[in-house]
Amino acid sequence: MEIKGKKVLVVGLGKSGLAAALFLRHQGAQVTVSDVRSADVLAKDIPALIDEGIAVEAGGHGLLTFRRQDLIVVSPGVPIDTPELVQVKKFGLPIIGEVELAAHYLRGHVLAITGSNGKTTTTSLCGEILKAAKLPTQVGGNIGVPVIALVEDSREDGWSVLEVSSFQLETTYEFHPEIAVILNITPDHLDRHGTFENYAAAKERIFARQTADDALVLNADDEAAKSAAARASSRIFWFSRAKVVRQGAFVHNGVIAFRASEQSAAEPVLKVEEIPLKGAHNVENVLAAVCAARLAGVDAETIRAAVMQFQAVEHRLEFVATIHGVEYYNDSKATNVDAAMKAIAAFPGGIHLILGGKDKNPDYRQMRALLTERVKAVYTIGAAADKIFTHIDGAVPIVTAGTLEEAVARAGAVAQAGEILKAACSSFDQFENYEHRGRVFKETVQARRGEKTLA
Ligand code: UMA
Repeated sequence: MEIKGKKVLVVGLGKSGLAAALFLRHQGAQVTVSDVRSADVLAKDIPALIDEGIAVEAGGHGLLTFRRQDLIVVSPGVPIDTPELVQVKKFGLPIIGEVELAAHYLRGHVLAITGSNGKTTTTSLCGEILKAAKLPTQVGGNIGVPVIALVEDSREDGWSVLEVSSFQLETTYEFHPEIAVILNITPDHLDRHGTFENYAAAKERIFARQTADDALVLNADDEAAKSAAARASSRIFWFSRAKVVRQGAFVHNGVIAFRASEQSAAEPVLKVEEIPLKGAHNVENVLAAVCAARLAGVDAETIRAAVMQFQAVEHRLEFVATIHGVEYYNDSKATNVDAAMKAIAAFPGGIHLILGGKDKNPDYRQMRALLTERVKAVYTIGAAADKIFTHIDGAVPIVTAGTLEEAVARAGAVAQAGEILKAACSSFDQFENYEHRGRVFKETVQARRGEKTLA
């Protein structure tokens, strides 16, 4: 991709936009950044950009700014139906995402992982396994490090292990991982993608450029992920908790095994009971990682040792503390209904559940049976509280808590021996992001140490 001397606009000045703008500038492009946030809010980043010779448009997107470019690079959080983008697209201006930009420059092998849930855990785990095998490995993408920031240190004999979201995949064209994984596809981000079909189609772009030389790892137990096989040109490998698969990873007699092809014998990798993570969903994540790592050439014993040492990623069913016999778990990364249900199902019962945040238009009614079965009370917070109440009323006692701190106080005061989980929504209404919400939760919990319970 020839960038030198080209006029390039980067839309959005978050982590991705900042990294993309600096990269483009260093490639010799004339770079402008446009962001809806005001110059005051962006104050910490603007001076460094100006120093680099990058122009900044703050406080809104100007159509003229967009029209003057040769190329537009969008941040993942910028919807492609943003009016200015729709307008310039009509004039044939190329619009790509930050991941697509990186794909043109990244050296070496790419293992990319998408899915509605489990992406971060599986990506981290794959990264740890490849590092344990002494392969030069970088981990990035939706996990928090923009892919463009990995370009500089990437090497021909190394691996980039990438978590990729539907937001990022929507604007990829040449992105071509040699191993792609789709963990599951369940409704999420419907406020952005409009329909489940659009959302699934964005996820399927992960294998759009793959050929028969590449591998696609799919969940045989997930209908939407399974159906993707029909549209792929890649070699398909399956993973399943429920059945033995022709080629891929599966559970048999409590042991995770891998079969390289229909003709090969299955090789045992590790026992399910050796997985140090809670919940059936984490068995699926491990199966996917085992399959991807074997395809990357890592031997079974190295995989087993790396899985056994793996710690839960922060904010994913992360154990926080036991206070007065009550166990507190931070699951702030459960930002959709499916993730929240998997987290609830990881515990036998006695759960006090904090639920709420920004409403991404999900159907909370699907939680009713599970709530009745395992949850003692739900404490609602944030903008989605009223809708959650309407959808789950009658299934479980509901306490309208309003804020996270109030929810922790109310739940902590009555909980006896159970767990507290939280979140089935996006966190952007009361917090900067899920990490911020998770940290506030943990601090609030730690502050309860030493307090007497009211019960
Ligand atoms: N902005 C505009 N115009 C718009 C919309 C946004 O100017 O129309 C601006 C905002 O004012 C802000 C900037 O864009 O200044 C934010 O850009 P961004 O939302 O793309 O955020 P980044 O900091 O670049 O983070 C992104 C991912 N964020 C999103 O997809 C929303 C991060 O994933 C990712 O870790 C990071 O790139 C590095 O790759 C976060 C996420 O929430 C964790 N992902 C979603 C999820 O996991 O559910 C998909």
